[in-house]
Amino acid sequence: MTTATIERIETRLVDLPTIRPHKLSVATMYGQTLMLVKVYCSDGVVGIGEGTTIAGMAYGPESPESMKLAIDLYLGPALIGKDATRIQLLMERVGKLVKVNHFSKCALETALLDAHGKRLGVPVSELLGGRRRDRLPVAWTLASGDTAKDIAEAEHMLDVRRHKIFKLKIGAKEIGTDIRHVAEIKKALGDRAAVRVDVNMAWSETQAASAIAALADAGCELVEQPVASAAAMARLTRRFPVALMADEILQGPESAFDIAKVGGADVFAIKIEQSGGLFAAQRVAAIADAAGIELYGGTMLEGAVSTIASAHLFSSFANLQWGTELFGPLLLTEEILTRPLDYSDFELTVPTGPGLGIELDEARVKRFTRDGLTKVTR
Ligand code: MUC
Ligand code: MG
Repeated sequence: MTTATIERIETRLVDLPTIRPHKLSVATMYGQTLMLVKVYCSDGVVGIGEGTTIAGMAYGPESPESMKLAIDLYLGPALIGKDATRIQLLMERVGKLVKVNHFSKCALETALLDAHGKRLGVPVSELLGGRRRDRLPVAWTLASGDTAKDIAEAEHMLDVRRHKIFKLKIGAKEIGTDIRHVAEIKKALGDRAAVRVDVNMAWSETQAASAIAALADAGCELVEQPVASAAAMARLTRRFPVALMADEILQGPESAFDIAKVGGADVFAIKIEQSGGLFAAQRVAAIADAAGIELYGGTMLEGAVSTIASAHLFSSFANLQWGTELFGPLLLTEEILTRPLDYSDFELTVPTGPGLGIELDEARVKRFTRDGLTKVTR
């Protein structure tokens, strides 16, 4: 067995603009911050990982800045000098030293998997049990805040054969306005595209009950996280034929088990960061499969590194009934890889090279790297 120890861990914050404002019920994003981590090993191999969240701390308990600090001060030092090839043991070790911090742990685990894949000459998907598919369907989120602009954006995506599944961000406006927005978009696109919505927990149960019925009438096929409570999700799931998907309430294997027990969702949006890493996300998928819950490959609007880490994992899932939304890099104005990812014919190609199978364009990354912790406005 190859041996290598962890010599150095480096983190940085990379601020990248988005191609347009991205409006969610919790915040409007004008840019995305990637927390990139590099793990340097004694055999000369360097692994890369990424931690990304949405709108600072508006979406979840971690921010890019908190991830950097957690790795610099706690998770990283605990790994120095340790055997880099024992990834599950390393993650167990940091799990005992640091509570929760799922996103930070996922970034580190990604870097360790990338390094080990490079070391062994195999893609990360093979370290996760082996891929079942080389291409993944990718949905696009329409979230400009304007119905006509969203329709034009969707038409463009159909024309260039990039996306034919659209997720609409709703919940910030009055319910009637949101329903009209969804109905107009579905009417314009017809059978050429699937329309889904993500409410990001904005509704109460009674609001959700009337809205979901209207959304189903408008031709919406899936409603993501309409309310915050798993119990309310369970009651709503039984009332409507339209599929309900859990996102924010899914915070790793324990929560997956709790939601499955109460029948709190038809579909799980699995996210590697929210789950606490790729191995934890694998356990979430196993719970879903055992409970008859369908799967969707979710995103935290991640950059290329975490998007491809997710792609390797999702490519290995036995079931992926609802496809993925791994479009994060396409929402950013800047390319940070030496070779851009292949999005074509409505799908993303999972790279076949060793590790994650991608390479950072170091000059581009450096150009957008933040100096210290405080964000600078360009
Ligand atoms: C979420 O809530 O699912 C995923 C796509 C998108 O536009 O926002 C994210 C987060
Ligand atoms: Mg969501």
